Amino acid sequence: MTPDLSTTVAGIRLSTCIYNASGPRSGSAEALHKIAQSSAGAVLSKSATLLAQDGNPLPRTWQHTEASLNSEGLPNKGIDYYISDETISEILQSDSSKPYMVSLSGKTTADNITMLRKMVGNTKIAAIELNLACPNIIGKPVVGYDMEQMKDILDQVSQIPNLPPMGIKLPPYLDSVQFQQVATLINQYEWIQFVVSINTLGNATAVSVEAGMPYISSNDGFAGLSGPAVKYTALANVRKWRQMLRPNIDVVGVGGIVTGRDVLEFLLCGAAAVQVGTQHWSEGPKCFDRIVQELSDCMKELGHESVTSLVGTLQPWNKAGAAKLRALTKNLNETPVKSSSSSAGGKEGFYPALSAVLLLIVFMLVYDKFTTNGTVPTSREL
Ligand code: RRO
Repeated sequence: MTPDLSTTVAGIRLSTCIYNASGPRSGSAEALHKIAQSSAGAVLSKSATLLAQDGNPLPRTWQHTEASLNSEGLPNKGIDYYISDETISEILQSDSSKPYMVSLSGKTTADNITMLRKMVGNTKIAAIELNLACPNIIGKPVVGYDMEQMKDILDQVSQIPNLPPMGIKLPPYLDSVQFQQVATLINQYEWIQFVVSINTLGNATAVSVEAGMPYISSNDGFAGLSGPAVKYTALANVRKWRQMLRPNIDVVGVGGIVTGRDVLEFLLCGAAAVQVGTQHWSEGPKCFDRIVQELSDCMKELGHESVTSLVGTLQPWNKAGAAKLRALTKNLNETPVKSSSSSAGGKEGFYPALSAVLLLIVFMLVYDKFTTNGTVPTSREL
């Protein structure tokens, strides 16, 4: 049976539990339309500011196999663009059933409130993701690390009625005191229906030894870290939020997802859905089709019927699980012998080739002996 990959976030149905993270390839209707056409379960815009802006100077991104850095500085077309009927029709075209979500990252709390007021009663916007975690605004702290500023904005949002379903995007946290403070705060606000965790890990840098400088020019080379390097931090944050937040707050996991198997890890830790950012950036929107297929295959192989039945089912470490792991490791250790002998052109192909070479050598030796001592006379004999 084909596993059911659908889920809900804030009561909104997503046909698959995988969609794009705000940021990469999400700044224009054209790019967002490509996501809408893929197997992604929803479409999420680039974080918008009140007015359009170009972002930080180039080069502002750097990519490696295991990690990526960005110091984009919120390049975007401004809130009016992302919420206009024209843009939304261009994004969704004939498939208006796919949820379209808008991300906001105002430069000030007042800007965020102004942007939110523009969306009151807008039924074409399935949900709003309020980004409290952009690490790249030069001279500004990450809101999610400043409890007073965070409380202030959450209080002010509470005053706005009739908003589409709302969630907040959080930075990565590393310490249990921080988790406790943030969970206590978030749990007080009824309007928070989901949290998205994690944004990039701020103030990372990558340097070139040849050039003796950082790869990124803006913000003195300091930038947000993403990609596989942050996956384990993201998994832990998702797991903590699932343990600490009200059960009716959905957790959306993001950070380092490359494969369907990665998605499964996030589901087990408590994510109701996941977003893909860095991989979408490097692979393009076809990554959603691939990851959806891989998730389906992996679930089938493990006998899981639906995404919703998997969410948060990670078990504490136990002896039965450890025995299963030992058996798997044993099988894996035995597999290379099997797989190398069965792999195409492996030992099976090697032995006939060796025999042929040996035969050729024997033939040449015999031929040589035959021609020098046999029918062909040597000069000495003549
Ligand atoms: O645009 C950015 O520099 C940016 C944003 Br808004 C964000 O939330 N996270 C990030 O890594 N980069």
